Amino acid sequence: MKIARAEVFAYRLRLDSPIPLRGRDLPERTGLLLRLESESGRQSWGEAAPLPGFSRETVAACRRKLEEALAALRSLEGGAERDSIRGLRAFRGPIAHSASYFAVESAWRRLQAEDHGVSPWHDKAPDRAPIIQLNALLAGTEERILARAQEAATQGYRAVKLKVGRDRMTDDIRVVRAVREAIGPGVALRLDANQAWSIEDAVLFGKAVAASDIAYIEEPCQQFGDLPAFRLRTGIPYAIDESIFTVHDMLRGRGKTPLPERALAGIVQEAEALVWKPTLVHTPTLGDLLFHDVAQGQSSRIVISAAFESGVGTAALANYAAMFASPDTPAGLDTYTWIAPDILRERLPLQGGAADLNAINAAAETVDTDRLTRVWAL
Ligand code: OSB
Ligand code: MG
Repeated sequence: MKIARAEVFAYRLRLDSPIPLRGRDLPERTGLLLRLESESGRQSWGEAAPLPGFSRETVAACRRKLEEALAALRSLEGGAERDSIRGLRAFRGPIAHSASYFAVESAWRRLQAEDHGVSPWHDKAPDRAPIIQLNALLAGTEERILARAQEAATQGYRAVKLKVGRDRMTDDIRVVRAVREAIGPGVALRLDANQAWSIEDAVLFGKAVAASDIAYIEEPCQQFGDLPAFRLRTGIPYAIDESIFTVHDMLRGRGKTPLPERALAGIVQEAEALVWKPTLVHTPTLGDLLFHDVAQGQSSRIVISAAFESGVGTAALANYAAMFASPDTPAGLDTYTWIAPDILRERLPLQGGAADLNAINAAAETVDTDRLTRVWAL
């Protein structure tokens, strides 16, 4: 497929309510959008929005990477195919260009699918129904958390997620128990400690909430190597999120890893879930490495999750969920709730426990270029 035109836009959204992040809140969200146009006149969008405090790259670095990659893509004689995307020199090497790689890959996938008249997830999951399950992210005051938990259960969400490890542990324990009360027994309860605890504190917490039927807790321990002990001592399954950087280095056989490779592999094997945020961690080979899991019949372990992208990036992630995750595994796309106003004229339909991918993709095309600043074109 020949790329006829490529453009990069910047956005800056002043949010109605600030994004709740570790320690400090983000009152605005900035990022880049790219637009590709094929020779047949079809167009598609992608998003590169590194998240401050989580990403290993800046918006300025993303912009340089996008320009380099798009110039290379446009000049490809035979057109841009899957292998040429993956082989782009701009994305060789470190994991630090994840946001821009995600932008290029998702926009290219979308354009390719349009050109072939198939769904963007067609090559990975051709028979999949165009529906994804959603997770509800609980945040704010205790009162707000409990009200939202109850509402989510009523709306049919099959999973909710609560951040822990920020305040006093006794408060965390009380809120976890109250959330389980509020949602009843039928809804999965996910927790996320963002590596807050020593193994001893993690075990203390885990034992206190073990009766609340925790689906999994993301990153309970400061030390990656402590995860199996946590599971053993509390009976609570763990999920890998931040440590996916370590896992990536291990799978690529690169970089310094804190443990022998066999120990690392065992910890990954024992994880209940792999939380994958392509905006934060993505490389030309990571999708395949994770997809290997799918091929092994373990796709239920992959949880696609968002990092407060605009409607363009969030919609792309919904398609990644269709490609890489099991239809029964709720995707973590609720960060979109905080992206208001958005750069779309029609908000993505992500309310309720499940969403229609075709409706999401239709809304994602309503980009309002008046809300963007064009910074580059070729
Ligand atoms: O730690 O999971 C995290 C968003 C941005 C940065 C880090 C995280 C998150 C989320 C995404 O919690 C929402 C989700 O996973 O449901
Ligand atoms: Mg997490």
